[in-house]
Amino acid sequence: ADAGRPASAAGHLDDRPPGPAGSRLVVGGALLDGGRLLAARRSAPPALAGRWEFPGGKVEPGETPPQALVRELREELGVEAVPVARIPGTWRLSPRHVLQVWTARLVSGDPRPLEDHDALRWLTPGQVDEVDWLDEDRPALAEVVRLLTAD
Ligand code: 9L3
Ligand code: MG
Repeated sequence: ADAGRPASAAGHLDDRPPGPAGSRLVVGGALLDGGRLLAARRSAPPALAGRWEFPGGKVEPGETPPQALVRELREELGVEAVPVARIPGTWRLSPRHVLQVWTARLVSGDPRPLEDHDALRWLTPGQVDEVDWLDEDRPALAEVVRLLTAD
């Protein structure tokens, strides 16, 4: 029913639970530490390899989005992180998937590209345009930069 409608238009997907009735939810983490943001370069699939993103992945049944984010950051980066706040908005990734983004604070560990990434960079707000972000991550990125700059 949502095909063709931009998910970001009015946040109309925000109140719909993920699952068969809606779209599978993917959570991305804007991992922050010391005023910098972590960017992760995808190694797969081929169409996305080399593009940079907020690390994360699909919310599994029974998980809340923040729980999924903690799990994904642990699996992909080997770090412990605490979700802080959701960036308003929902962005369509594919006919079956939508993206939501949360800021998260690094609690412990030094991020390593353990799974699905082949490079990581800590970026200051002034450096975020040095990497080629996935198109779908860019609107949330703009808001994250605004938050970092406002601090
Ligand atoms: N995706 C886009 N931006 C992101 C993330 C974490 C994911 N920040 C897209 C890429 C994949 C799909 O969502 O097509 C599922 O992500 P993953 O489980 O492969 O990380
Ligand atoms: Mg992932």
